[in-house]
Amino acid sequence: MPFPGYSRFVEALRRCTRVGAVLLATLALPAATAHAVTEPPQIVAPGGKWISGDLLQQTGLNCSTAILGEPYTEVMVSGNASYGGLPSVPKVGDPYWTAFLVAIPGNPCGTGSSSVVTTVILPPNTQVDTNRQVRCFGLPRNHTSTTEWLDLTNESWSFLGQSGPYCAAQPSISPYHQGGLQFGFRPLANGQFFWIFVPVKSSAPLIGAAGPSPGHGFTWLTDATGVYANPGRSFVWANVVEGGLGDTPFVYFARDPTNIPYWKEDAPNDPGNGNITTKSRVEWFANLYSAGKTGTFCWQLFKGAADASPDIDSCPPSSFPGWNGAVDTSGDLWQVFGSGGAAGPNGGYSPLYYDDDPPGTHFTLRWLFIPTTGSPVFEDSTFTTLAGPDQDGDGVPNNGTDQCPAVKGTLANGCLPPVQADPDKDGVYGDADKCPGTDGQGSLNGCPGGIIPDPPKPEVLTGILTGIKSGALLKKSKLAKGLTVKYTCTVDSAAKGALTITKKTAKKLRIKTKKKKVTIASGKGQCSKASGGSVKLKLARAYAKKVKRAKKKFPATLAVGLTAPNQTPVTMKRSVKVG
Ligand SMILES: [Ca+2]
Ligand SMILES: [Ca+2]
Ligand SMILES: [Ca+2]
Ligand SMILES: [Ca+2]
Repeated sequence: MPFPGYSRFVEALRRCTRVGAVLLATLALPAATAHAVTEPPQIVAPGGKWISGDLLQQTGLNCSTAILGEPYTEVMVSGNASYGGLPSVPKVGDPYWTAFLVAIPGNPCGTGSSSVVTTVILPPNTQVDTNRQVRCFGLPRNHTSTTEWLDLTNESWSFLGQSGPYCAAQPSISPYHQGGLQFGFRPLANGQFFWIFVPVKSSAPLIGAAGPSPGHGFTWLTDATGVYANPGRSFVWANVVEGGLGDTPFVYFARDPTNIPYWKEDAPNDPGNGNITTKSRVEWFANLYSAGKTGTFCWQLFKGAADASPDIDSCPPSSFPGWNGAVDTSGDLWQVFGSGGAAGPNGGYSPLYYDDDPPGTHFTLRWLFIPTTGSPVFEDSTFTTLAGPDQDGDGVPNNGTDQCPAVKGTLANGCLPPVQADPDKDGVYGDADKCPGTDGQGSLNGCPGGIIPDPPKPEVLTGILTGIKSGALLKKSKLAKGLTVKYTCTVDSAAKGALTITKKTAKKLRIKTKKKKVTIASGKGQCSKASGGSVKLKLARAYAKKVKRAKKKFPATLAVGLTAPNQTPVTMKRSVKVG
């Protein structure tokens, strides 16, 4: 059973203007580190609210150890998609934003930076708003909580003889992802942050999780060097309501799962409750479109499935310590965040601990909006508490499931992927490296400049007769002893030479035949690619006398055929005269 938390677990519902700090905490900084400067979301859209999706993580080889010590895998690139920037839920036709925050928590191999290509796949009926500028911001690698974000909108990077804009003014069609709009690429080093904001508009409503799978939302993708596999993907469900007609409130979520179990290792036992552990927690996220109505936003928790009697009820006439669910007309977008002792590691609302007896218990969480006038609306979500301690914070419990209980893993078994080899150390792995023996210097395909060299062309058998020109006279006397015919070739091959005459010519020579052609001389030889070859054409015994007796020159065809394994045979021909 859950127990209500301490009374210091206070405050939950507020209209958030600090999502930037939440995102930072999500990505790399300790959760307690509040960023003391203005965050880019508030620079781009002061007073705007943002809804963020799930976290992408791409793993790669820690580079310092790849050279100096025992190599290990680490999270190299992380990213988080979001949308919003308005004080309210976006309406059809409203100018709003989708944003993508990228961080490099790892030490990339190769150039020391990851080249990160950023691509967005927009939801249906949604376009880039060309009336507004794409904006980009960055934090340098050794930033602190007081380091101001740099406006990179019009800045260029220059690295290893290459350069380009940080912020693509216009998208290009992604060569990597169908339906993707690519917004440039740039090298990012360990500790750097990069945040891109793309102006968008929707010409029809978006219905988030209720849309066709995977739902209406923004997909942001990273293709990077320094990681084992591409792409990284972060998705946020998006809701855009019909302007003027959107008068029905609804509760919605931005990501799946919207409730995240975690283990708060530093939480004390509860002396007021048999000294049981209070470490098992779950943080919740939810959003409300209030449609401008006043009312109460609240939650009910059920062990197992929802039924008529919540196990814990924050809704009137009940209440819950610290929960303030009053919704007024000051806005139509209400987001649930935690603060103080009720804040989860990702900024979610975490008002309870779960007594770990039994662990792995299933709950249903109902978010309910009770408007002052009209019918209540609700949306259910579920979660299962951790089945054991999770000190490494990867969400995989130490009940035998986490195979790497001291490593914050990215795989279902709680481990990081095994170390992968990168012989040329350019941070491009496996089949993705089209030049596996050459440092690609930051290119995604592992080849310098991204140019894949032409593979050596397979050799095709061809040959040329040398020394005997078309129409040449071949002496009968030489043919009697053996006439040398020379040639060259492109592949080592076997040669067969033949001198043929037509039936008509044969008749003149008084050679009787029913065939169309008669071979009067032949020979065998070889051809070497390096030095060519020759055959000796010698008159066939059966026709030698008749050829010798011929008083006039007569026409003939000289042919040398070449054959070699796995090659199409070729024949070199000359029209000649014999006399
Ligand atoms: Ca774990
Ligand atoms: Ca683990
Ligand atoms: Ca490589
Ligand atoms: Ca390479």
